Amino acid sequence: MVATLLHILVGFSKMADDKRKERTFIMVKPDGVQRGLVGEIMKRFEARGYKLVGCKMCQPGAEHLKEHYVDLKSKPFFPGLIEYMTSGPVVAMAWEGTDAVKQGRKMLGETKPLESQPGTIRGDFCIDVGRNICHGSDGVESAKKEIAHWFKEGELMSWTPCEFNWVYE
Ligand code: IDP
Ligand code: MG
Repeated sequence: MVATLLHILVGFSKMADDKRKERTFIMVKPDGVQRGLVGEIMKRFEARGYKLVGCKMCQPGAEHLKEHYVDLKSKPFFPGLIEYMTSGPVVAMAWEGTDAVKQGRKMLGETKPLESQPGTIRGDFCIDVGRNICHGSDGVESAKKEIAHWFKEGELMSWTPCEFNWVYE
């Protein structure tokens, strides 16, 4: 009986632990970098309690960006999107924590900045959809794919922030 209870408790704690390991891919796009908003965007994820597990500044070529946005390849704005995304360096990041994917999207705001609530990143810092300063994965599976597309295995860190037990109960 006690053993069974213990087993259930351990099971619950593992589930909570796994949830806290959800990862999302967040990127500051070339306009966000040019406009000096890298720190502002990172600050919001840090302050929320999410953990930075990968971060690099880079300027990949069109092929890499075409693959990243492959789902949009038939859209009329696709060529312009690739031109925009290759126009300068970006900051690619992986953030970890409970519900990181959905919360990350909420923190970014709507695709169209004019439809984004004030208080969101896009609602606070941009206007046009083609200059919406940041990217965030739209699902747990796409996050996994995107993180694998942007980071090599050794570029992702596994670490425990000292604040961990003050963020999670
Ligand atoms: P998301 O970035 O909010 O996930 P998606 O629909 O996946 O939005 O589109 C990817 C990116 O393509 C957008 O963030 C934006 O930069 C660009 N984009 C989307 N729709 C348009 C458009 O109608 N005109 C120009 N660019 C667009
Ligand atoms: Mg998207």
